[in-house]
Amino acid sequence: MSLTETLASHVRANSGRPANASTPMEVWQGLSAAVVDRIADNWHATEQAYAKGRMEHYFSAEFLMGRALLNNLSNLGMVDEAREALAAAGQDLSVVLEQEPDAALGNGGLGRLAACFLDSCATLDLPVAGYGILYRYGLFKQLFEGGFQTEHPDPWMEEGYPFVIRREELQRVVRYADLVVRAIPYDLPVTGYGTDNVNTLRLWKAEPMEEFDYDAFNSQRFTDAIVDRERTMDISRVLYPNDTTFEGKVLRVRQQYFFCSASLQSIIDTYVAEHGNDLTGFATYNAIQLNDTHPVLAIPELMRLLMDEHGLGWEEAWKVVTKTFAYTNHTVLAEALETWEMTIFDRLFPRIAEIVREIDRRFRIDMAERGLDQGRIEYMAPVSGNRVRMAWIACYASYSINGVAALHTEIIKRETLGEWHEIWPERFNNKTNGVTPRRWLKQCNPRLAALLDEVTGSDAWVTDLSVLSQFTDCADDAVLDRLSQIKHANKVDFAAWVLQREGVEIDPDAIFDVQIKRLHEYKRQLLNALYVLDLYFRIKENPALDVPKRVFIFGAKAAPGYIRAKGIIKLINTIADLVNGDEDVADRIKVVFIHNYNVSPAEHIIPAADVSEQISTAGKEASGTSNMKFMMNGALTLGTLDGANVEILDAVGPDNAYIFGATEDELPELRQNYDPRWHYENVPGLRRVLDALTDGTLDDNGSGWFHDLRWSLLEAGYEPADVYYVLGDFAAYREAKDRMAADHADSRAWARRAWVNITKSGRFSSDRTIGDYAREVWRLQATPIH
Ligand code: 26W
Repeated sequence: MSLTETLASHVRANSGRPANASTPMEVWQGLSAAVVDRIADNWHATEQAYAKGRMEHYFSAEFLMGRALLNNLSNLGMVDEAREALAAAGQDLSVVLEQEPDAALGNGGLGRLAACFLDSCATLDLPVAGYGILYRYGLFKQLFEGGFQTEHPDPWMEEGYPFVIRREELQRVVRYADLVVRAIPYDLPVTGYGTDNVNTLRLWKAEPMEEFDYDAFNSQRFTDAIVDRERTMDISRVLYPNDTTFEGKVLRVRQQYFFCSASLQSIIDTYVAEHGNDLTGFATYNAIQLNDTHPVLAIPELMRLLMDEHGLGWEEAWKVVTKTFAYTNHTVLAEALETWEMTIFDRLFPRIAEIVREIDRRFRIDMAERGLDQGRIEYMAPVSGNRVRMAWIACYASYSINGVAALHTEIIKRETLGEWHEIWPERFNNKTNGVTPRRWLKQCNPRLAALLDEVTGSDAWVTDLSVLSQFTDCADDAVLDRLSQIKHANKVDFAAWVLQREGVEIDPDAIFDVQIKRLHEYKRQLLNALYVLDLYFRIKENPALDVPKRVFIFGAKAAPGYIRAKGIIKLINTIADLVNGDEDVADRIKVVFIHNYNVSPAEHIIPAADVSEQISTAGKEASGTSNMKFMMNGALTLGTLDGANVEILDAVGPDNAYIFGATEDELPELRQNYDPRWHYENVPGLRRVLDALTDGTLDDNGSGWFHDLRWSLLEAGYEPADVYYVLGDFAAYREAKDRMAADHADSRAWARRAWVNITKSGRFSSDRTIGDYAREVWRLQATPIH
């Protein structure tokens, strides 16, 4: 059946009206249902095929999927067909696509990485499934009120979401000491580009065992019945909005156990159906990747299931477990390390607590036999000081431990997980992150995609981005001019989007300088803000100053409890008011803070960017992934030697990136004698900028937050001031950024550097990353269904 026919009937079924009389939202629902209709048979066939062989299961508390419809249409080669089918019903595809809410079931880098990985696994026909939680509320929606961030609920699927299928019949029971709940799987189809395989993302929702506790109800304990019901629904109600800071809330550990237990039960059932009741061969057919420590409870839970439900002894079970799990570390920040009070485990799941204690007991014996001294054993023990350390359990039980960029892997081997590396060096490996070129190039930047098709003579780059490197040197002036025109056209589109969304007018001829990522001190949005303020003062002081036109674009959410991060948001918004409202500078610099930054806004912003800000304190950003998306879209990196920036620099060469600042190996010594006050007093312009925070130039509406920011850089008190070396790197940053802006004037030379970035981005495709995981960690074969 043609899409025109199925579309019409799906829309009618959904709206009770013909398509031409339906709202764009109803049409989105209908078209999405038509897509599911189209893939249903292949989805089922894929599931059947994978169940027979070895599979990898990607456990993650976060999947930052963004929108699904365009992604699926594009993967299935249905975009033109859909546009025509809609046109026949008097509907516009781009309007319909904009109806879709983002599935923001993640905070930032770690969640979006999981989503890119799923796309690559499906595209490569790899038998991989994702497992997580169907949060009713995704990451909060961000608004600005008087320049302050406010948080609002994001009930993203309340109006219905055709891409998720409730599998009533596959529900499992998850038991806590004080609560027994049903886990209902909701499956999302994950299409790949140009393949019939359809993989699965399984998200679990918590529901009460009975719709209602009638005993409690009948015995007049009506409120008890309601309370238990709500406690159950709480489990999958909301995504914790913390990125990198650990929050020791009991509900969070309940969530973690919930999806780990349900997922393992489902994997075991499939194993039993195919291979029988003897679970000793489990690891031959299954590998589980732990996306950071959030799913580490799967380790003791698999022990429990193997021993208590499937009759294995401890040794047998431990053998299976240690051949099953692989662990990825995503951060070296100490505040991100998850540790739970043992008493929480005792209260929520005593059997798991018992197993964790036994892992700890055997670990201590094991280490003593290896000759480790008591101090070191205590430091590495799974349980110590009455706390369970999730990263240590992961390291002890996993056959593979990896970092997410070369530098990051070296740091975890040397420091974060150094003790583990000394004992088990062979477990450690690097898997530099990647991003999917489907969403982050083909779909979000169709103009550039068309140019790449033309220059390379095919669309092979879409599934093998490395082919682009053959074309680095063959860009003649005509191609470079086309590239400049494409960037300009993208900037015109983006300017219209910004005007409509933020009410700020920006000039597409200006340099678009972009920093988009979660707000964190280590990412140093504050350094960027200080530069803007300094530039503003420089122009005020010398109106004749010859500076290229610039737009500084920010997008960032702060964790609701992270007051200093919220102070930085308020500061940037206040600088924006000052700069944008001052006629002396308004024709040369503008500042825009895109509110509610998310996957979909990123798809508008990145293709329009000239400059990619990647300015974290060296050693702190594990990898970064927006750096890769910018590169693919022809923005040049302005960055420190941190995370994957190191490898980007290596790929493009020093002439095609702007690198500045203290390096990771220099910082320990620099910090020894670091005096931020010296920089305040001696770096020209710094005093003026920092004083502006508190002398009345900038108004924080009495919150005291700007005073706190200045204080954190200069005094800090209980800890050394300016731990992220903002003032130490300021002069080098200003020099690099000024030079970069001046270089932009030579548009041919700039376009050539952009072209080098695009064509050298192959190794940052998540297809490369996933190929490496599949070969080196998962030992998986591609399993195409046709
Ligand atoms: C317990 C709270 C919490 C929540 C999330 C702790 C830690 C996290 C994540 C590990 C934070 C995160 O998203 N890390 C980012 O992971 C990306 C994908 O590997 C990297 O590119 C980023 O550099 C890293 O910050």
